[in-house]
Amino acid sequence: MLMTGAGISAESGISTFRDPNTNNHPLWSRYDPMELAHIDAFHRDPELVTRWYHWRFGACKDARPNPGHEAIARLQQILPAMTLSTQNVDGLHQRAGSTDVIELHGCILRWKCTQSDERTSIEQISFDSFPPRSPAGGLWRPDVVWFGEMLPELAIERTQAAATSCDLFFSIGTSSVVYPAAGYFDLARSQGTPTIEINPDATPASEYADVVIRSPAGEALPELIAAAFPEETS
Ligand code: BJW
Repeated sequence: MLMTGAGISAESGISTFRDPNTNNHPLWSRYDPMELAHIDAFHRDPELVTRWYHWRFGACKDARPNPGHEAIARLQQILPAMTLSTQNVDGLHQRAGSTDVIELHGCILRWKCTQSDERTSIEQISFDSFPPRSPAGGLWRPDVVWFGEMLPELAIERTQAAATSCDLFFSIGTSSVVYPAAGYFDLARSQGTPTIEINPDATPASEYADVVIRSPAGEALPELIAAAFPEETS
């Protein structure tokens, strides 16, 4: 199985959460993404948080999948039973052609009403004011999982099942510090499953991974897949 994080989209120009100097938009450079991605921040300042997510949606919309996303989509065609679980909310795996993507932390393209829980595409929302108001008398917020919120039950169940039963676990472009996502690497290891980390920088998972590839995912993944499946990728 594959577990991806913000690093897989870094080469598409989308800021990661914990790399310094990546949130370099003049409006947002003074905010810590980790503080904005919290349910308390939304309750405290819904205008600020919805403006930030609206801006991030724009960045995701303008971005294009990179060779890392594309290599994963190709791998899914070669190995259809492989599970892809992502912490990303940007939809780039799907735009690269991946199917059945487990979105552990939701999706920024979909927003939900705080009053009725109704979900809608962001394209249907009028952002005349922030926070945007919903017809049910609530607020529209992104349908993502913030700190202090539960992850979708089905996404947890499916990821947990895959981590328990997979033959090989890839950790790609994640700092491996946010739980429960970070725990699936340990779960796979506890079953004796080999693990591979792809990340230019060290993480808490690095010292336990069987193989560490210190390269950007957009370089490492196409090479790895071409080497493993020369006939399917030539
Ligand atoms: C490259 C690269 C390139 C760069 N190629 N790589 C157990 C222990 C301790 C704490 C907890 C625990 N269980 C739960 C917690 C609390 C908390 C938590 O984990 N806290 C820790 C930070 C301490 N977890 C939660 O609150 C979760 N909910 C929960 O557990 O509910 C249960 C519960 C709730 C309430 C009461 C009781 C029980 C929810 C977590 C939600 C996380 N949400 C966010 C925002 C999503 C929306 C959005 O996108 O805005 O998810 S936060 C943010 O972090 C986002 C990411 O998905 C997530 C992970 O970040 P990621 O993807 O790893 O990115 P970075 O930036 O950290 O790392 C990028 C990496 O890429 C780096 O390593 C680079 O080197 C690398 N890289 N370029 C490859 N080219």
